[in-house]
Amino acid sequence: MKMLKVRKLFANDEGFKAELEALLAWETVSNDSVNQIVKDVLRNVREKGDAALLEYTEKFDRLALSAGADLEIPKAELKAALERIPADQRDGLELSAKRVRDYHEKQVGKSWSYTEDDGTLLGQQVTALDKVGLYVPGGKAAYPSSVIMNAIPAKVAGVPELIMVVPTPDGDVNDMVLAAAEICGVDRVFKLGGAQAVAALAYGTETVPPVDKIVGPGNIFVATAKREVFGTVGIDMIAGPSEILVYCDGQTNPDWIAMDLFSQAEHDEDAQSILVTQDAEFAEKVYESMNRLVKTLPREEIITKAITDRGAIIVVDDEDQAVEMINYIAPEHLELSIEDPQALLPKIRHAGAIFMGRYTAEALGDYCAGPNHVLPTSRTARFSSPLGVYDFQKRSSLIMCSAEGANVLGQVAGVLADGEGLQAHAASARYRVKD
Ligand code: HSO
Ligand code: ZN
Repeated sequence: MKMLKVRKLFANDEGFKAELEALLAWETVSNDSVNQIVKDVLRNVREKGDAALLEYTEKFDRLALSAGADLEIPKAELKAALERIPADQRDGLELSAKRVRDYHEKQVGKSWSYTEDDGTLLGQQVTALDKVGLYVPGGKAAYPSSVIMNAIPAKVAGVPELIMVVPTPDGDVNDMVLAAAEICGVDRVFKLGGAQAVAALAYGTETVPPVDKIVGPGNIFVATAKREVFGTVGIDMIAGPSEILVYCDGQTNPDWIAMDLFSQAEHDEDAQSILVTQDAEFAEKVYESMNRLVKTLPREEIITKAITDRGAIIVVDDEDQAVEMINYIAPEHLELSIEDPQALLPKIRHAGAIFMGRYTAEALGDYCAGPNHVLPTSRTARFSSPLGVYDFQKRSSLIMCSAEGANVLGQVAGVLADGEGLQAHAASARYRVKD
């Protein structure tokens, strides 16, 4: 019988560090020919607007449209899609949207200010972005759940105009994606994909309005285009393949753990699934479960490749060593499948999302628990956070000096400006100083 290949590592082995580095190594692909194609697409859309969009949509999506206006999917079609999908799907999307909305409402940043004794007011005003573009992949990777996870925080932040682009190869539109857009209050949807969609959102065309920030996942062309237009517009992040690290004390059903590892492996051949445990016998049981269960899954091939190339079972001595491993790997998703996860929580410093206890399958977070499923990957959880309302808000500083305040601050600013040799600064500040 053919067995699934999984790296088994022992944290105390000599050479473990090097093996761990090799396991985590991930090159963000930067490909010269892709860069060139994307640059051409961006330039063409910038120069020719809708005409370029129609040309690319015909070429890449085999969809011939006669005018820019045909790129837009009318609002009525979103509503129709919502009415057409099976009731359980509609209920699922609606419940997910509600829970994600409730959770994200807690993140809304509020303006604040305070007044000093001399009457000077200082503060911060929080405002939403005006227009946001949401890229939604088409075909196999069309995830309605990602529409919810990107659109809801933007709407909760108060973004007045949310514009979605989605490729429709051969004219095929995914009903669940359109239904999710309707539920989330997406304002306009265009049948556009690839670098040309990113270009349209960044620069605007006769039909597509230019936005201030582009969010959402995409293939290498989309990621490269997002990187290229950054600066003209904001972008969310360039996400790497999905990852999960399950830490288990050996007391959870091994089938559950095996399937949790597979749930991320099935996303992508480059996905990474790691089990950390101090129980070597349990590690063997999970391995047995993996071998049995992989055959039952339609995505067996993708899972097998991901597990073989980038998966691992790491046996540690104790909980402290497990924690060290977790914080070093800084996984996108961390499952703490142990008796008392809350006791361990203060020691966990780097992870995109932390799923606590034996009942919290990571998949629940992907769809409907409430927190966002757009998370930092490839160890970036060391310095970044899940997508949230704060990504769709910005802050302006507020300063309002009283005459008395200007008197004091004018003198200080004058001295510092002299020190920097900036005489207009010094004079401007000192005009407000009382003689
Ligand atoms: N786990 C993925 C999100 C997703 N899962 C969408 C299912 N659908 C990235 O965190
Ligand atoms: Zn997932």
